[in-house]
Amino acid sequence: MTDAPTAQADAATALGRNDLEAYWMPFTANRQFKAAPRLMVSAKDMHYSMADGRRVLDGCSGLWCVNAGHCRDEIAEAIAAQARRMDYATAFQMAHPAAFELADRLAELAPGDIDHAFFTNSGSESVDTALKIAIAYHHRQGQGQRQRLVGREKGYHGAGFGGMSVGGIANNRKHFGMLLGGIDHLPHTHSLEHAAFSRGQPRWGAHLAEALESIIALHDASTIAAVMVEPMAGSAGVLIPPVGYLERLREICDRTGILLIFDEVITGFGRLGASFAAEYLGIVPDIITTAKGLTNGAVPMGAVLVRKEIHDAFMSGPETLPELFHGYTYSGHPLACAAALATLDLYAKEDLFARAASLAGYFEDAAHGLKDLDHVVDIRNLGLVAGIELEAAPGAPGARGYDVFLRCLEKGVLVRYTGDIIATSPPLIIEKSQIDELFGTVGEAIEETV
Ligand code: PXG
Repeated sequence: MTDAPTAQADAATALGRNDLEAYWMPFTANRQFKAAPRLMVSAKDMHYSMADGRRVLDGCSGLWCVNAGHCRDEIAEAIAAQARRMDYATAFQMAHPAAFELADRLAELAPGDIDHAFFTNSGSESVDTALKIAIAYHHRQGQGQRQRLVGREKGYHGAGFGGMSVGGIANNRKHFGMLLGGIDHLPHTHSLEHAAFSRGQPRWGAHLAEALESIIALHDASTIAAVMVEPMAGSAGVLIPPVGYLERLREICDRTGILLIFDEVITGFGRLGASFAAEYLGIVPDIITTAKGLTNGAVPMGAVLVRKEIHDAFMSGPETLPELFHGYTYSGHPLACAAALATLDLYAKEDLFARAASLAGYFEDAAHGLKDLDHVVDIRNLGLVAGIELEAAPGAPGARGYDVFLRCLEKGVLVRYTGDIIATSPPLIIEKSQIDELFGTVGEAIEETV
């Protein structure tokens, strides 16, 4: 275990300051962290370097975003060149060439007739943008009464009020007062009873999509704008879509005119071994939200990808007025566009989505190799994502997850934990030997935890 006062002193020295107080850290137990800080100071390819000089294998692509590995020269150089050429350009009534090029590239990459991109700066903004587009689309179509939204229990759609309201993680909602009204939640698809240790998509659970029929029966489809789901839920602890489940949501949405939004902030850009989960699963939603892997995490950026029909519905009315009264100061920021274009080039040049697909079987075997360890109650996986669920320690939910996370870090591997679920989602450049190291270390940490 880390010796807390020593860690504090080391961190303070590395930072050249006496205390760590002023920085209010996001989604972090601030007091616990500051008593024993974990500081990363540099990164290259599959590794971080810690302030104490230790190298740590990145088992979670930063936070599900660094899909091509860290500090890739091509991306760093593209950002630096753009910063010198033109640092900022407003996207309101003005533009710069790279934003158009990037939108074209995303339209090519997206499945079906999804062929327009609206730029944001994060997953949360992509989610709010997608929800606004969905409601405004129906309004444009003369169906202004379609305002209700449907999310799912355990869904994570970012930290804005829209995403928080559609999202279904209790801790992310309960302290924040009034959320958006008019939102229903589908049941989540997690079941230890019926689907534990499924390899890939569970065979159990497609029927849970029928809950959408009940919501429609309650409110009538004519009042519902959109259903938003993560095709594979990451934050809640890796929930894999049951075979046939998303297909059923698509069918119901087709029949009722409700828009289907896939939140692909995590699954976009190769995570499952294809450009998007939509491509991987062969289901074309109406809107896809993205961020993270779009720029390999190097510059904050998101994009909302929409079907032609939805975009075109806005292109009527006075030509002198914005068709969508929405946007951000940094929408299509030049540095972000430069990073995204270089990132997409790298994904293509190194064929990283196919590489992820080709490693998925090996990754699955390695993850499921931990099946017989004490405390392990489920292992689930898809593409280069695996979740290992541990039984909660009596009276201390989350303690085992945190302990395994810390032990892994001390042994030189960074994983993510949510409650008692360990999540791994390494850069797509990972080598087989590093997959062995990743799960070998997680296994050792689980064996050592009490
Ligand atoms: N949608 C999904 C599906 C996400 O996973 C967001 C939206 C929000 O993105 P921004 O860029 O606004 O953070 C996310 C973010 C975790 C974890 O523990 C995952 C995310 C964020 C924080 C923690 O897995 N994903």
